[in-house]
Amino acid sequence: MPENTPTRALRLGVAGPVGTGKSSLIATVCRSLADELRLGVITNDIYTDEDARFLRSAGVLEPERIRAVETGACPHTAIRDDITTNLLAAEDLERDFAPLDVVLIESGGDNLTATFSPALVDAQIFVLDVAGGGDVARKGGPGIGRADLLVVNKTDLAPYVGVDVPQMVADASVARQGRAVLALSRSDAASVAELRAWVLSVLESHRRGTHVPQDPGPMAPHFHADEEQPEGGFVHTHDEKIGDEHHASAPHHVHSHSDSRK
Ligand SMILES: Nc1nc2c(ncn2[C@@H]2O[C@H](COP(=O)(O)OP(=O)(O)OP(=O)(O)O)[C@@H](O)[C@H]2O)c(=O)[nH]1
Ligand SMILES: [Mg+2]
Repeated sequence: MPENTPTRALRLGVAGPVGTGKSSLIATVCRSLADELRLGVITNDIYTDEDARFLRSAGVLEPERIRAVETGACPHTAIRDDITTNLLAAEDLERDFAPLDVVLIESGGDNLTATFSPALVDAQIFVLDVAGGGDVARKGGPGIGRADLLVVNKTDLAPYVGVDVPQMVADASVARQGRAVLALSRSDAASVAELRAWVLSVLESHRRGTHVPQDPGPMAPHFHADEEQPEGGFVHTHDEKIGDEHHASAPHHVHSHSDSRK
């Protein structure tokens, strides 16, 4: 199947901070759509295939349809700058199970900065959860501001963490200038139905050839803890221009992905 035709699978990225529920959201999407769509999943983890194993054990798809990419030190690189491993994994899945309708790609959980390259995914979901605090949606960043869908997850926990979900959704909608925001809990069937409908509507525009992949923009400079480094970690950027500025002020080693540390 040639690339870039509307007939290849829709590639849907799922990014967001550690533990906000990315794997669970993918499991929920699979559970609600596996009967009518042909699905595949790719997970990105720094050193393990834990997310893939979690999803296989959830029993929502045949285990062979769930593949893990181990990203090494910077999970962002594999979804943003050097996407080759993920692209190959997506193409392998699409070939092995042709035809597939949707390939879901989970980013490694990190902080608020990770975004997918539009060369890897056609659309992306950014996942926050209420446990991260009601303020986080206002903090912005490329994923919160410009992902195709922002999910405010685990709304069932809101009473326990003192978060006002409608307010958090309203704040997010302002930060996103009206782009889609969904309050989700895997235990709230109505919200799961909305997520399912969103995926189906993106798939429909993808098939019609009217869906245009958006780039939320590069991630901000960010810090990686790294016990093997004498400084204990390094700040880096995925944008050369920001990187140059950052060299002057960063307290830790700054590198770009073209330097010798890679
Ligand atoms: N209460 C509640 N818990 C949830 C929900 N969705 C996920 N969780 C829990 O949140 C925790 C993290 O979920 P994961 O799906 O592993 O999160 P993740 O973003 O994939 O995590 P990493 O891949 O490690 O970054 C798990 O204990 C889930 O059971 C939800 O809707 N409600
Ligand atoms: Mg996960």
